[in-house]
Amino acid sequence: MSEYVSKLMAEVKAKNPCEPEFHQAVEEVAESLELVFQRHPEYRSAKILERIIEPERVLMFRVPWMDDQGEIHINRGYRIEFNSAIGPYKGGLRFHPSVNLGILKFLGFEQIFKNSLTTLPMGGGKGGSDFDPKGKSDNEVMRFCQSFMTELFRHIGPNTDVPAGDIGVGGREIGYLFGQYKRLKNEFTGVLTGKGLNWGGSLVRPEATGFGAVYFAQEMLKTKCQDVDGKTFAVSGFGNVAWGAVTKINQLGGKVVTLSGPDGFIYDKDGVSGEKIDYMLTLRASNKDCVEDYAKQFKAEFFPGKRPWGVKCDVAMPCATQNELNGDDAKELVKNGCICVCEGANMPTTIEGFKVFRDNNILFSPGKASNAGGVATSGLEMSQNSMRLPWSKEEVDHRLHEIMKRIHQTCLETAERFGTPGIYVNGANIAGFLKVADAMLDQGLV
Ligand code: NDP
Ligand code: 2IT
Repeated sequence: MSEYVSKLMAEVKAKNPCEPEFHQAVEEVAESLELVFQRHPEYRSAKILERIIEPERVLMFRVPWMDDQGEIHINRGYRIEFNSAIGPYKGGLRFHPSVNLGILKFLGFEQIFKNSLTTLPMGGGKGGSDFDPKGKSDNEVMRFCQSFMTELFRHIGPNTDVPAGDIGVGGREIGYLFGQYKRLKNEFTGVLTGKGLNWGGSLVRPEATGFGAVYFAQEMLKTKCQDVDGKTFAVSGFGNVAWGAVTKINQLGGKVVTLSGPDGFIYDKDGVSGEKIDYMLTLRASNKDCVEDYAKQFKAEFFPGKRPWGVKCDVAMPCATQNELNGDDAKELVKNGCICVCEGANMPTTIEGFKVFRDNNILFSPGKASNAGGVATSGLEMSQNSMRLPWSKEEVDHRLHEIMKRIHQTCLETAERFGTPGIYVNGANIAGFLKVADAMLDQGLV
């Protein structure tokens, strides 16, 4: 680590204690940006990175709600309005018991660079709550969402901050949140994305993150004259992103042999295809948070408490959560002949894991590039809302595909331009940064 990065990290850790995921995300970006600062000291002297690290605004609020038995619960709600240099704050809401300020700051920080890469005018934000949807009834989820929005509504708006889904927040939750926003504001606007198709949503948004990640993997494979067709994929997670990825891999002729949940992973030697893909939606909707039921339903093998990275595969797609693939997992994948790792989740690979892939010349894409299709399609939903005109499935999917190809090309070219050919992490961090940095310079001391 250079003197500049270690000094910066010491300051970040002192100022933001007990936020290890945020420190990790900042360190990865700072390491890449060294390459920029050597050539362009003006960014360093203007302290652009130091400014980006400090969120423009952090909201933290009480969310009281009542369960079906009449008992009162108090959760904590958050929205981090991180950076608005290139557009309104944009990013998902996560409902999971592990949510805290540090996790949402890491996600919001990543979102700034991701949104910049999409080519669309969106700033970075993230929010959520430590609410645990597991085992809750629809009515309990609705009451929670209504209470959450009763505070959040005053801080967001279609030109200010546009939240969407993330872990634990899908179409159902967006519906309840949107309904409450509309009651409070008496306005029908595109204030949230991931809406239902009958009330302002976009076709392909549910599939977009997974589809986009597979389009990105396809572009990476092309650089080695390879294709998705005929390849074996290890996928983790079983939620929205994993479902979209598995669907597209099947469409392109690949075979998915694993899925995972907090309870372990399943190995399906015949491949997750056809009705088994639909079953993933049942699992997600069951609020049980486990994949073992898949193994029982389709006679697949179940490995309790284990992650899927010891399985033989050509391509690995971590699609569950942060830090689910460490240095040892990475070595295991390399040993078993994996040639490409495409992140569907946000920061699923640890810094050690990334270094193993880099040192073994494995194609490796960071989530902020390869999972950007979700937020990019949210951007397309915003465009349709502004025009008050819906696009066809083909139109949205075509735009998504073109955006993913462009992000891939930008990462590749930028990595090359800054002297590290093939290192997508550097390409994504640098290209994402430059657009935001230049906008901040143009806008004065902001
Ligand atoms: P879902 O809630 O649909 O699914 C999340 C998946 O991750 C589930 O399989 C979930 O299992 C698992 N999971 C969550 N937390 C943990 C944990 N602590 N340990 C093990 N497994 C866990 O979320 P998404 O599919 O939307 O999100 C998955 C990832 O993709 C996240 O990193 C998210 O930030 C990222 N992402 C999502 C986008 C979107 O548009 N939805 C866009 C870009 C990135 P369980 O529910 O049982 O915990
Ligand atoms: O991490 C992400 O990019 C998301 N959860 C999607 C955000 C969005 O605004 O669609």
